[in-house]
Order: sequence, then structure tokens, then C-alpha cells
Amino acid sequence: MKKSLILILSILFATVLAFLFIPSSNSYAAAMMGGNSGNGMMDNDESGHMTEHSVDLVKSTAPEKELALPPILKPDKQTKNDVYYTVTAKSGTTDFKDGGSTETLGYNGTYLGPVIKIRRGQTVHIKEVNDLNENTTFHWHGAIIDGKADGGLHDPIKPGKTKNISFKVQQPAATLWFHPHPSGQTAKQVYKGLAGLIYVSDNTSKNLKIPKNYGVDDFPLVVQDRTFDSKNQFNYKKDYNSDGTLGENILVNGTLNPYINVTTKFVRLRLLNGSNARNYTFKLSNNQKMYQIAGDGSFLSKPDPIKKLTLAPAQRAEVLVDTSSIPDGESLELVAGGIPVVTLKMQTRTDNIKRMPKSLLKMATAKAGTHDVDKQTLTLSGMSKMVEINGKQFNPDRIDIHTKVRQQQVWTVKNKKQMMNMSHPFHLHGVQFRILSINGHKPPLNETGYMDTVNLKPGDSVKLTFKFEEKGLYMYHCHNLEHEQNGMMGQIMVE
Ligand SMILES: [Cu+2]
Repeated sequence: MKKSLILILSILFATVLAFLFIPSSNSYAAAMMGGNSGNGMMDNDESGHMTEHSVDLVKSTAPEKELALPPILKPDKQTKNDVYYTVTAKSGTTDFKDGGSTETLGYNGTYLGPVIKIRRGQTVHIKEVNDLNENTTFHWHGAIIDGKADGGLHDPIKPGKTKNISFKVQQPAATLWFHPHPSGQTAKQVYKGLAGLIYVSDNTSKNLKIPKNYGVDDFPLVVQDRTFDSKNQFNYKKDYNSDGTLGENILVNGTLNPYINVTTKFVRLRLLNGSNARNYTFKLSNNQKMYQIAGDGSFLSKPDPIKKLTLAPAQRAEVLVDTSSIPDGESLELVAGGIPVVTLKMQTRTDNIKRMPKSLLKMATAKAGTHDVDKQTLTLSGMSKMVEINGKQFNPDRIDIHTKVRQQQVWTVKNKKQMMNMSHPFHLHGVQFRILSINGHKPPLNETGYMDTVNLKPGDSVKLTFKFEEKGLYMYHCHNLEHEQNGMMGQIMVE
């Protein structure tokens, strides 16, 4: 009797242990395999190869919650042509789910940051405050901005210190973002919550008949993947992977299992892939088309009807969803890799716009200049801690490229095909570029606008053209933040 009880108890104990440890040992094993690529890409059709280093997204079991909306940042002061803001990086705690608060970082809050609204032609003054206990920088991702204000790793702001920057907005309407870029700490600080949105407006965005009522028919979606440890913490050290840190839960604007009440026929979703390393392929659950209207740095020339949309880390896209075929009371999900990202719940809806605009932004086809062009070829290669550009790891004391302001540039960026290979999102600071070609072919419509991050699949060769409108030192790098930190980065001096 006593022996059999002990036997039953030990079987129970072993089962409980197995349940407790299998998930973490799996992700540990997956992380340790390192390597191969796809990088947590859920849609294998996008990466074209299987991944060993993967942490699968899981469907949230958290109770559904209305999507959190980042506050619109109130200016400290505003005149006809100038606007003044204060942005403070700080630490705090955030309640994401039952079981305790999570230690996080945020701008002017505890997780993520506010939306900063700026207008073309305006001069923006930002007071950057570091209330963290370590160095940080404020990088204005996608902004055409002086190298000194760009927030690269040469300009760390020490704990308790402040930096003031100013820049004139000289780019078209777009959804940009900001995040830290300090040496060695970027990936961890972003993972813990430092990221915010910038909405650039201009006459085109003002005049277009598209949804633009914030939080009513125009929603930001900052999509991130995070793992909560047993104490509900983001344990960056434990989750770290040298080929990109992945999490199993999708957070949208910091909300787990979010929904939106849809009260209009058309909904505008401004997507930012704010993850360290995961790619997402977004679709609607009923497989209907979305209409992409904007990419990283501008509207497209016209809406692009698409059934799916892949965004690599740092990339943005704006899509319009036509909900007219969905009855009141039903819902539609935006999904990625079969996992719900956000649920759109249909209420009684008003016709906020009658129809999709036929055209959006007048834009000439991107062309490479024929003479007086600075040409560069950058080859991304390697994996894990040995990631390189043109065979070199990043060196802060080395300027890789020298060029002149307003010089026409044509860069060929290649992702070298290797045995173990990954996709790399290539990001260039201080400019918005146009894609001339991808593997010798014209880019698809949704990559014909202005962009600052282009995703290169293994073997891809992408030709870009742009000019630096401002002077200074700028970084270019893989936006898989662990790759960036491990050396897949270079710098260009613009004089
Ligand atoms: Cu990379």
C-alpha cells in the first residue's frame, strides 16, 4: 500500500516536472542550436528555408483586452513654424498580464512611448532626457536629419543628462519611429520597451480622403514578440540569441490579445514591426485583401491590394481594411503565422470614406543617375557573433565610406548566399531611399515608395538610390538588433 502510493506520487511529480520544464528546455535547445535562419519567420514561404533557431509564436490565453493607444505627445510649446517636445527615457513597471508587474522601459511612460506629431516644413526641437541608469541615445528612425541629431552610438547621453536637438522636417508624410541606439545596449533597451512612433504630416496627408481620426479609424499597431518568465519579467539575458532574440507572445502597443471596436467602414492600420528580430507575414483571417497605402517613409503612388504583407524588424506599412462585407457583431482578425495579432470587432459602422482613393502620392519612378553617381556594394554575410559587411565587423573608429552631401548614391546591397543563412533587414540612417531593383527585377508596388529598411533574403541583391540631404556621421546596419550589435554595421561620413 505504502509502496504503491510512493510510486503514484513519484509519477505525478515527474509529470508535473516535465510540464514545467519542457517549454523552457525546448526554447533553450532551439536557442542553442543557433544558427540557421528564417529567424523566427513563421511563414516558411517567405523565407524559403526552414529555421532551427526559432521560437514559435503562441496564441494568447490572456483575456482579450481593448488595444492600448499610445498617447499623442503634447508639445511643450508651439509657434507658427516651431514645435518643442520633451522625451524622457525612463524605467518603471507595466502590468501586461495576471501574475505581477513587469520591469520595463518607456519614453514618458513605463512601456513604449507617445506618438510625436510633426509637420513637413516645421522645425522640431526635442529635449532628450535620459532618466535610465545607463547610457542611451535617441535615434529618429527614418528621419532626414543631421548626423549630430540622429542619435547614433557616438553620441551617448549619460544617466541623468539631457541633449537638445533640432531639425527641419523635410520629408513626406509617413509613420516613422524612434528608439535607442547606444553601443552594446540597443537590443536590450528596445526589448525592455524603448520605442515610439512619429507621425509626419504634409499637404498630401492633409488632403487625402483616408481615415485619419486617431484611435477611431486610424490605429497604430506596434507589433513585438516577448517572452515572460515565470515571474512575468522580460529576461533579456535568458532569451538572448546571437542570431536574434525572439519571444513567443505577440504584444501590440504593449497589449496581449488586443481587440479594436470598429465603428467605420474603412480602418487604417499603421503597422510597425518593433521586434528585435522576428519577421511577420500579416494576413486577414478571412483572406480578404488589404490595401497597402504607405511603406516606411511615404505613401505609395496608389493603394496596393495585397493578401499578405511581410514586415521585417523596423519596417512600417499602412494598410486600409474595408470591413463592409463583415456583418455587425462579427469579427475579423489580423493574423501572423496563424496567430491573431489584433481582433477587429464589427460594431454598427459609418461610411467614414466612400471608397479607396485611386492615387495617393505623385512620385516619379526611381531612377539611377547616369553620371556623377557614388556607387557602393555592400555584402552582408556570416551568422551569430561573426556577422559582417564586406568582410568586416563594425569598428566605431573606422569610417567605412566617405561621401558628399546631396551626392547621388546608388548602392547594391547583397545578402551573401551561404550554407547557414538568414534574411537581414538592411537599414540606413538619415535618408529615405528608393529601390531600383531586387535581383535585377523592378520592385513590387509596395516597395516603390520611400523606405529606410529593406529586407534581404539569402542570395538577394537590392539596388538602392538616394541622397544625403544633411551632413554628419551615419550608421547603416542589419536591423536584426542582435546582428547589429554583433557587428553587422558600418558607418558613412557625409561632408
Ligand atoms: Cu542580420
